[in-house]
Amino acid sequence: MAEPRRPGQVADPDAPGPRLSVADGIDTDADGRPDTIVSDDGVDLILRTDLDGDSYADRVLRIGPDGVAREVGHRTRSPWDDEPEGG
Ligand SMILES: [Ca+2]
Repeated sequence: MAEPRRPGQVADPDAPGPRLSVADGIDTDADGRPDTIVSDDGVDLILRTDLDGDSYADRVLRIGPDGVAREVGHRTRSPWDDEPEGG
């Protein structure tokens, strides 16, 4: 029987991780190339966007049920630079 997982052992969807390709995403700026992956975690809408055109997500935004968008990750160099909450 597997050991129960503790909160620190559960993957954080906002944590830095392998680079995420946006090749299967949507083209939000009509340049003919996909640039954004849209998903949700059951509560928040999550947008992962490629800003520099290399086909890998650079920014992660969460839009909560209150309609407020929060930037929770921004990759300007490796690893991800986390923005302060509400910043
Ligand atoms: Ca990119």
